[in-house]
Amino acid sequence: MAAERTFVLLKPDAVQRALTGEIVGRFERRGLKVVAMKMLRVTRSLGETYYAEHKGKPFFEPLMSYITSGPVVAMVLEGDGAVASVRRMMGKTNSAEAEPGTIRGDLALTIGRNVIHGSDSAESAKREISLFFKADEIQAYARIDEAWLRE
Ligand code: DAT
Ligand code: MG
Repeated sequence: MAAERTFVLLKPDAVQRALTGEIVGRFERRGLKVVAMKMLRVTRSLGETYYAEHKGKPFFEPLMSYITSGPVVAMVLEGDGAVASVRRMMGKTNSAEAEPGTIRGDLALTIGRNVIHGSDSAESAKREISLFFKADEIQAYARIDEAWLRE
């Protein structure tokens, strides 16, 4: 399996509830490499582009006010099968149904405050990474434990 990149956003509730370290730590311990990370405020315009697929749905306006309500932490994670592994670590979209052991299953209760976003495919990852990061904001480096993360 080739190293793959995925995009992760820690939503305003994750930052406000001081869960940033807890969540980033889970990814780091899993073996995923943080190759870009920044704190920013999602504007209405960025929010609409980012969640364009949900425009017109009943939850779109609540989603816009949630995602723009405070600072978020955006990151790019790299590793073998990163997209699927991060999705499984996040758990189901509706936190109420997310399995214990997953980020949403351990740290959130509802669909409207589900603390995290992660890309659902390699194509979405590419699109989302380019929305939040310039190419020169993504770092290429080797982690010293890389030899122990793959056969
Ligand atoms: P995910 O974040 O698991 O990729 P998604 O892309 O379908 O889920 O939806 C994006 C966000 O929109 C999701 O994290 C929470 C919100 N959302 C999705 N479906 C919803 C619904 N039926 N009611 C309320 N909010 C919803
Ligand atoms: Mg999604």
